[in-house]
Amino acid sequence: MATDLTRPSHAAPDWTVAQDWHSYSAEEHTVWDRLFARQAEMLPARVVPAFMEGLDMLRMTKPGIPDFDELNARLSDATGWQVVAVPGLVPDEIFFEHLANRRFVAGRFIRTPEQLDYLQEPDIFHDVFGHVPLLVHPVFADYMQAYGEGGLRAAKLGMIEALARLYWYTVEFGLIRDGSDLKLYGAGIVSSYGESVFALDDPSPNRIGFDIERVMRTRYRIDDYQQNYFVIDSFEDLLRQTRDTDFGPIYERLRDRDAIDVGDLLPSDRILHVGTQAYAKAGVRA
Ligand code: HBI
Ligand code: FE
Repeated sequence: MATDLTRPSHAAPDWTVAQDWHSYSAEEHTVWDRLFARQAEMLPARVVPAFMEGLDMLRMTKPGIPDFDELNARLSDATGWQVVAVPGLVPDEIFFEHLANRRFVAGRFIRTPEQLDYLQEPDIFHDVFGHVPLLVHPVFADYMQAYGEGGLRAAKLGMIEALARLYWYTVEFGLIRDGSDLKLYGAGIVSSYGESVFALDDPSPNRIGFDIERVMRTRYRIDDYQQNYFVIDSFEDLLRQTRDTDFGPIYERLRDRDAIDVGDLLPSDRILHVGTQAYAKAGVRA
């Protein structure tokens, strides 16, 4: 969660800044093109089809860092969403307020060539390539707004950590069924070459059917590939489990129950794949 942050003087009260697209250097555009080419080559067989449709619809195949004005002309026509530039991580309530108003906040900076494979804070490639294409999908667009509204309510109830976990295991690192296959949709995965392979192919992580209460109890790690991936049946089902749910009783139960450690499995889990590291943890040979 993002809490103790200081608003930079050049940012507006809602933490937005100008993207100032003309100030990007040729080197910065080249970093975007290298990251884009690597993902565009390997994702079509792995990512939910709606993601590729969004990339295409937003003309993101155009070389260079996208200009938010051009992006927003198409995005707002599609689902009323727009991308706004921010300096980097913003406080939780600012984040939720933007999402609740169909504004996706994107860091305007891009990683350096040395950081190609990993950086701690979301940059414009993570935010725009990872998160924005699915905002073209009407149901996912509704989910993201419902998430923002839920976050504002949760903030008043001291339940931001539960919402952060829901965001982490869906919007950032979610998997989705596509017929008998599993496909990627989480932005943290699709913007990472290594994790786009790991999340589907590697035997070590658990892959568990999505259950909102289980997810809200589950800890996550921010510094490595995930040890748990949660699988939704569809964006419609994800929206139904969030927008149409009274969270009061869930929050009451969450207050009384311990968090679930990363990598732990529960007897109640709908298990699609038991990760090899789970065996190691339970002392059972794979
Ligand atoms: N700020 N720019 C930005 N991007 C995020 O993804 C983000 C954030 N602030 C808070 C946050 N995510 C998470 O703590 C949410 O779960 C609240
Ligand atoms: Fe993100």
